[in-house]
Amino acid sequence: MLPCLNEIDSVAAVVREAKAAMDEAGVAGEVVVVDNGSTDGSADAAAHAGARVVHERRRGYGAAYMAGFAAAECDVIVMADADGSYDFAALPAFLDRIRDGDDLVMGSRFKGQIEAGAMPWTHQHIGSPILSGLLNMLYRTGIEDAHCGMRAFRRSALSEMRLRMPGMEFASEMVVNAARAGLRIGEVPVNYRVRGGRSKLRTVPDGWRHLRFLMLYSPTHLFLVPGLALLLIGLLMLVALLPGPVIVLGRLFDIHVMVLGALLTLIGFQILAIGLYAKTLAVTLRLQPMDRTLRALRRVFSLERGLVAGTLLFVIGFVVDFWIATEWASSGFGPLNAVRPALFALVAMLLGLQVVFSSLFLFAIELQVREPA
Ligand SMILES: Nc1nc2c(ncn2[C@@H]2O[C@H](COP(=O)(O)OP(=O)(O)OP(=O)(O)O)[C@@H](O)[C@H]2O)c(=O)[nH]1
Ligand SMILES: [Mg+2]
Repeated sequence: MLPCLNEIDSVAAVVREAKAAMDEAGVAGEVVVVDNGSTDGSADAAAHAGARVVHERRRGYGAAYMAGFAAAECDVIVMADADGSYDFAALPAFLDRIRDGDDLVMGSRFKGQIEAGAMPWTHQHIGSPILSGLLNMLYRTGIEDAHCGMRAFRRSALSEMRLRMPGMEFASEMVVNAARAGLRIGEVPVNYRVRGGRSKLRTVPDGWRHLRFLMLYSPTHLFLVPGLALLLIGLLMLVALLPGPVIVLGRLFDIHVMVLGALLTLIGFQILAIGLYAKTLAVTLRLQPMDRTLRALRRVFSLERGLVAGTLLFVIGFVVDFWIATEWASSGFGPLNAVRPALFALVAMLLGLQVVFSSLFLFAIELQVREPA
């Protein structure tokens, strides 16, 4: 299957190359070209060369493929660009891995040969390694070339991959979702050649779309980890400085550091809470499988416990403030020096309210969004 946006210089030749490769491999099938509103006659050229042409008006690499997948009829789908950059000599290797039981087989241009000039230096040595590295750090797929456009998969794996991204980030989504669904993923070398025609890849916007996708798709790394870290550091500063100044390594830490601690505590909790909302929503909508973090949390956390804990925190802060006020009154409203406990009380009350309302919101998400059994 070949997505195509204005590839008149190459599309017909690619269709013929794909057909020849299928004949040589002894497999029956068809070449499908998904035309994305080309204005250069690509669709006609593809049809003339023997392809079935599917039309998709919504622009984008992902949108094109999703339309093509919906129209596909074969059990195995092989993906490649319509620009002539992928060498179909790799086709038998893809099919072998599928026959061996892989659900998704990724091409790896780094394991194959990259023709001089086929990949801009910045993509090959900066963009691609950074994005693939991040993808593997966050989602542990073990795939070397996560943006390779030549891939093969079983059509039966489509429902598990739950693909929905319209742009170039579709390439990342497919790998991440396949890994999340526990599909068997293989990798084979593929040679990468200089493309015909003009590139449709826009380095910065498309690189950003991948990056954005990778970050937004993992609330754990985007919110939970940094939120929890800030919260713990803030709490440590706040509690350590409550009794009075502290000297660490010869430096005096005092009230200003405590203010910073209060700030970090509140910011940390906010970020943590947003992460929990995002994760709960994703799991409740079954966009993400239930993971260890959430399962452990559910064991210790319930709406009632959240309400009780939050109220308790609020009351503690309130009592401290009340105590400060009575001390002040009993001194005849004289000079007051209670900044430390006042700061502590402020954070306790704010946190308490946040815990109460976050708990309510979390359970409201679950209640209102849950799909009927
Ligand atoms: N970017 C983009 N590509 C599309 C679209 N619709 C179809 N395509 C096709 O998707 C394939 C991938 O785009 P390319 O421009 O080859 O991107 P790339 O392979 O990452 O980069 P180069 O081959 O180096 O240009 C090509 O066959 C395009 O013709 C679209 O709306 N946007
Ligand atoms: Mg290409």
